[in-house]
Amino acid sequence: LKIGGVWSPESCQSHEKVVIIVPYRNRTDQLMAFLRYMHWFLQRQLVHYRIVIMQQTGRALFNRGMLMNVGFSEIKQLQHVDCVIFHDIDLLPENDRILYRCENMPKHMSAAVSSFHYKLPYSNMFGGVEAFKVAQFHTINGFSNSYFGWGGEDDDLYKRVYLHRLEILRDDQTLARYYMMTHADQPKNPKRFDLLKKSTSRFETDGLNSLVYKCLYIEERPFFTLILVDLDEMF
Ligand code: NGS
Repeated sequence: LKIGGVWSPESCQSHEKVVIIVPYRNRTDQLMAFLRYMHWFLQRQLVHYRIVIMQQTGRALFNRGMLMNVGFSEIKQLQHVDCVIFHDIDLLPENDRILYRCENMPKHMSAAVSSFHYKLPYSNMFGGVEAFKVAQFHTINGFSNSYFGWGGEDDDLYKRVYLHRLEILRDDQTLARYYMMTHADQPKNPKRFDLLKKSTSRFETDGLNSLVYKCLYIEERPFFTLILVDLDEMF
């Protein structure tokens, strides 16, 4: 493993460079479990990858979507990226046939999660683990930056994908199985339903092209690249 949590196979050349972006705040135990599990998992698949931990500091509520957008923008300045996988820290793939690569459409990888009895809770669900080619993510202007607090940013992302006439791929639910580690509930975003109602009118001006944040540092640690950011509704 190279510094920054980067790895590539020696026996062959992977056809894409994958970056795994993981939003993070105050979950040290899960971070340790995630890293131990994922490095081993990805290396078995001979993926050329980097694991990026996007840590949010400051007083604002957690903003999963904006952390993903910041991670995407910052890493592209550091290296070439073909495929980006947005990954919740509490989800572990149970099956080696879940391939960490991108396809010709965005992919919802975590289609069958243990805490939902391995069933999709609703057909438009697009949370957990999502894979995008770089151009696909640019097309939809990334995630919305407006969702501070739990919920809704993934539903907003789903709408963006369909608005741009892309489709979401999923593997069969017998294959795409993920184990969810337990955690305390996060404070919910009371504005999420209102935001969702107007999401289609906002996508052009709210996303990758409207990011305002403070990047405190980027550090290549032995097992991951750490990006510490302060996100504030007031910036
Ligand atoms: C929906 C949320 C999504 C969330 C999903 C599953 O209700 O953001 O539940 O959540 N949408 C809204 O709140 C509008 S989970 O049980 O995995 O934490 O992803």
